[in-house]
Amino acid sequence: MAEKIVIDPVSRIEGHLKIEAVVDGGVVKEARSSGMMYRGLENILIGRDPRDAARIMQRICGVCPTSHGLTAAFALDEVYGVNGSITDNGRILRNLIQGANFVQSHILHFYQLAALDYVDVTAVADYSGADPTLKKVKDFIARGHLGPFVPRYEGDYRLSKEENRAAVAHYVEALNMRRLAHEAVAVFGGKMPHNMSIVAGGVTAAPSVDKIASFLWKLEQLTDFIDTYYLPDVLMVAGRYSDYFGIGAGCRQYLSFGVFDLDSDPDLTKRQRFIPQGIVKGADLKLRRLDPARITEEVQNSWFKETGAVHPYDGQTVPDRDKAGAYSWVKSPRYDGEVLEVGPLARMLASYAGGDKQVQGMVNDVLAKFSASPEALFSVLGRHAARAIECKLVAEQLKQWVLQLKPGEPTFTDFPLEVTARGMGLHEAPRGALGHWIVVEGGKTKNYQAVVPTTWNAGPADGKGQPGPMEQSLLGTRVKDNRNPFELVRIVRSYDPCLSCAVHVVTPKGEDLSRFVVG
Ligand code: NFE
Ligand code: MG
Repeated sequence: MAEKIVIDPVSRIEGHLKIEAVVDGGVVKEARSSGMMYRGLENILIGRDPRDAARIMQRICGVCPTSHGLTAAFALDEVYGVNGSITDNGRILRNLIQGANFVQSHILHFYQLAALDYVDVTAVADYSGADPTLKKVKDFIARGHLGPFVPRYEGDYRLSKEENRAAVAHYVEALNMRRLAHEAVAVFGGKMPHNMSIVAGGVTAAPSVDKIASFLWKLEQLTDFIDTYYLPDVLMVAGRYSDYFGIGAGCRQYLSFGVFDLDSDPDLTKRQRFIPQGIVKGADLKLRRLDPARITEEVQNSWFKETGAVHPYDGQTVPDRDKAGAYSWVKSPRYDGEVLEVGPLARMLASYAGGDKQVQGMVNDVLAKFSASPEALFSVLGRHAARAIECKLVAEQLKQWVLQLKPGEPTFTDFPLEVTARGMGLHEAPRGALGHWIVVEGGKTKNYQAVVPTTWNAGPADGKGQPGPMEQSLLGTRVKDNRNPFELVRIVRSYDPCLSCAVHVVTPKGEDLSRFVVG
């Protein structure tokens, strides 16, 4: 008999996500992903100085503010006509700020958000050794405060006691590493979160030998952690849970806007980027060119006033909480009407398909270790492996880029403010493709739309009835126990969803959307 499983909220992610799955005969037959939190910022920008976008849009999220600040800056570069004249220092500083945030975010995702789906923290409860970290965690558990570690999914923990304990120690060390990565962002960003130095035209931070040395030293420690703990831990989990190479595939079509500029071509679709732009469809592993004009958002099943499928320049953000049939505050982005997954897996597939020998080597090594074909990448473990590979790749690259800074040379290109123009920022946040589109008239913002990674991944079904990527990943999944649906949360968390980012709208007048009685 069919039964509906409701997971609300999904914990250990950012923001408020509800998952509903209809399970029949032990298999998911229907799946719905709902963003349940209403917030955000697009409308706040209307009428303001466009430069405010690089500050205000960072407030969409405290996890990936660098991405929103930078993506706004890319859109503003075009608005102010400086998109072809970002200095080398400006370009490299932007890459360093963004790259250090990628490293922080990926470590956060694996250890703090996803690992406890696979690692049993209670293996520390009877620890009698001398490791001070494990003793602290043991005392914490003894107080009955499992808060950060719940929910736990009894019945499918597969690591040995020693492996579990080691992974818990690494979980704690990962907190230190994240602080270090935040500090690396702050070296050139000024502070973290919500850094101040990313602006239209470049970056305000001036590189100095001291700052270069400080950044490099932090990255040395981070790459050491990635090599010694992060990559081995991901491989260990993959070894014990290798069936998850066959679970959670989803739409098998991938989008990358590209990230880490290697030149300042004014056209973002022609700019050389360390991780390239493009679309990969399924296992043919061909990189197809992107035409941003084909991007649309629709709101058929979202609590917004109906617009049809519109390009972000024409997008609107008008809430309609009573809309019949709608089930999410997240919109449904589409490319040429098609559903695309975004994120580290999409990026590593773009690099692989684009002929990046280093990425091909790292991905092939992982596949060879598990005697797996590239199809296995389209999975829960494929997403975790891609994120870890990317973390290593980016952290190593940052150590090279920081040495290319030229102290004393300009970081910023000035521009006139009284413009009427449009601007598009195409970029990658840690969780995937991020686009900002701005329309400016007479030096003031007329419209602003952000299409965010988790909007692509966790969006609802569209007008053609095509479910979003995360919904497609859940469909067909075998659930062993409807009371304990760990398979479903493992799938959801492999996307690293952030609903704070995905739902980033607010009513301009701040009126009540609904009232709740708590009794
Ligand atoms: Ni709130 Fe964000 C990232 C952006 S994601 S974390 O990465 O943009 O949906
Ligand atoms: Mg939006």
